[in-house]
Amino acid sequence: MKKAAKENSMIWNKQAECMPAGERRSLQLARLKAAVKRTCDAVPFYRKRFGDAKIKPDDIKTLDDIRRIPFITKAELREGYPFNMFAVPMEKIVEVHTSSGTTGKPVVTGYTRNDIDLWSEVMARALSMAGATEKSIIQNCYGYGLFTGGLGVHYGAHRIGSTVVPISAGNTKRQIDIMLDFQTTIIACTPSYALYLAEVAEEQGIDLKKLSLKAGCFGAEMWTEQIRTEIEKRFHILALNIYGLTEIIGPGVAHECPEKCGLHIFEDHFYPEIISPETLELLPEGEKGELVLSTLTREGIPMLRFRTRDITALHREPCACGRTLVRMERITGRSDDMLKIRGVLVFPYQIEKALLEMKGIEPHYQIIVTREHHLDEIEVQVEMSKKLFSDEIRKIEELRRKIEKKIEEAIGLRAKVLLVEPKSLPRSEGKAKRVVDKRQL
Ligand code: DLL
Repeated sequence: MKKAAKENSMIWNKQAECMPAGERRSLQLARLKAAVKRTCDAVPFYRKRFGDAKIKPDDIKTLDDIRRIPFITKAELREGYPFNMFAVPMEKIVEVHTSSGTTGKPVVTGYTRNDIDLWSEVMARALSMAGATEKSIIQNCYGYGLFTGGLGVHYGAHRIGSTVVPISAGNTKRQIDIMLDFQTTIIACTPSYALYLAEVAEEQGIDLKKLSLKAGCFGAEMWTEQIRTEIEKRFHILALNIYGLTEIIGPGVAHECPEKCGLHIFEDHFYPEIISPETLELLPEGEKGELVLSTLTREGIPMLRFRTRDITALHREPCACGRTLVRMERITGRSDDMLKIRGVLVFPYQIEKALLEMKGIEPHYQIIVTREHHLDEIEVQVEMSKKLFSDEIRKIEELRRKIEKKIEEAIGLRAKVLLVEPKSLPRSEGKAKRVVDKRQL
């Protein structure tokens, strides 16, 4: 890995990111009180919510009092489609985006000028962690449009003064040409697309070591340490994790610093809690559960206790980078994406982790769940490496059985493993579709 990426990494806003914890809590409380008041005054939904829960904005006297506020879910936000959850008149909204990949109406998020300013700030902090400076050339392969990925990275790059290449998603061959010709130093895309890019570049005979790439900000979907190692090895870069969601702001809620020990949440703007998805009780630091986020400064569509459904844990010990911002573990599942197979809860993440510990296969797989004669079946299709594909059938069969065993150890259920030809599974330019659930539940 090129050392420069880590060395370049600087703290964009030292005052905010390295603030003593106590001072930050005072800031959060002042901002929370103002946010609650503003939101209840402006949004009938919240006013009614507070009324039903028999609380008033003035009852929020400490940060712990946030627990008295009822949660809000994506389904409830959808009911407000398109603009009912906005807290300012439309003439103050300068941009809208929508959530991706769901059936039914999407969630619409609206930004005031100050919200765009906030988004630029948190994204500048994020990109700086990956070493972005005025000198960087950032190839932004996240989709531009209603998806927040493209414009989020764009605004952050502008704030820093880097050169942004707004290439958006798709046209993989051109992405590689541009990367070579423009001497791109930072790439931003989903981790699955990064692997696909590497594959196409290798096919074209391009030596990835010759690229000027130093780092990448990968997110918008779940990925594992093994995928990180794979991306870092193929591109010879520092691969960092970026997290965010439309309902809160888009990308820029949290980002990893080069220490790679969790994603720093920009908690002076986004207040995190971890709850048990079953009991909805707050969980202690370090315990895994569902992330709940509240916006402290957003104007267009403030969010109080939004249930993200993302599973993670928070850690507060100091980070070697000097930031005092809380760190969240990489997301390892979603409380609504958990597959219940023959009564057993399975996270796709567990299967990915088991798979990628094996040699002879590529990091491209799909999990297919079916129900035949009232019995759930899991089939995991995994691509073989080119080398294995040309091997004897006996060797292939041996590996197939090994993988089945490994998955069984990981999830406690038998899954059928099918080793498929290299490059035969669908590739994605955005979020990869890893699970196909064919059961009609
Ligand atoms: O995916 C925003 C984004 C764009 C994040 C670009 C990072 C980079 P949505 O389309 O609303 O927004 O999807 C949000 O994606 O609740 C998570 O389930 C998942 N997700 C986002 N980042 C990560 C990540 C954008 N780093 C949903 N790891 C979230 C795992 C992620 N899952």
